[in-house]
Amino acid sequence: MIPVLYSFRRCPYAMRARLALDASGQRCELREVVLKNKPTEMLAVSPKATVPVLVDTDGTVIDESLDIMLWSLRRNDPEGWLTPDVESLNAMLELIRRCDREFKSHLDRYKYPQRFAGADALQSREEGETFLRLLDERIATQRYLSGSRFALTDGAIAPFVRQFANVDLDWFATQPWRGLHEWLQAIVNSERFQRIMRPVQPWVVGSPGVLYPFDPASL
Ligand SMILES: N[C@@H](CCC(=O)N[C@@H](CS)C(=O)NCC(=O)O)C(=O)O
Repeated sequence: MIPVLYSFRRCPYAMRARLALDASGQRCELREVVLKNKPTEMLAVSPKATVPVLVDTDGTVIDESLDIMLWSLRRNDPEGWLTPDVESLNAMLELIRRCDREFKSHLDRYKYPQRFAGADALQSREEGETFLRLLDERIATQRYLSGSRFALTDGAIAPFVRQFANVDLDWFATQPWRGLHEWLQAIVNSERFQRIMRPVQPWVVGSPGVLYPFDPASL
């Protein structure tokens, strides 16, 4: 038996979990979820009904994306995502918290202003820029967010920066964040990112999911 991962390809939280699982080589059965029709199996173990959800072989349920990253990397971390050369784990978690709390809220209001009463897309974009400038300043003096190597922060934050950039790519390209542009391009164009974004058919109850991480040769 292997752990089960309920995932949704385009969800940035699920992307960060898939990135960490790919880096750790932790095998699981991926079940692609349709958000409008979530499987009852998933809702039974995680009533809060968000993806990603990982169900370990002993039945332990991990339904926060960052916890899935930590779980897989604590089992196997061949690239040292948890031990970057500059930053401590606690400092990395603090930056990720800023992403998940402030930046994500600005991103949602920028991307979907109609979903939030009184939201102003351009004001939210401006508010989101504060976090992006902070990231750009970090990358100006080192290649990745927490040092010279790709680390937990890069995997956890890049899917959200990508989403922010994709709202208006032309505008994003004209912003003076050279380091950030290069960082994002390198990650999005990487073989690993291409691999974790491989399309998967929605899971059908009773059938086996897809073996994950995907085989690099199958791309
Ligand atoms: N804090 C959660 C948030 C996960 C989350 O909000 N995922 C979204 C998709 S990107 C979701 O499942 N939303 C429920 C829905 O759309 O029905 C985590 O880090 O895993």
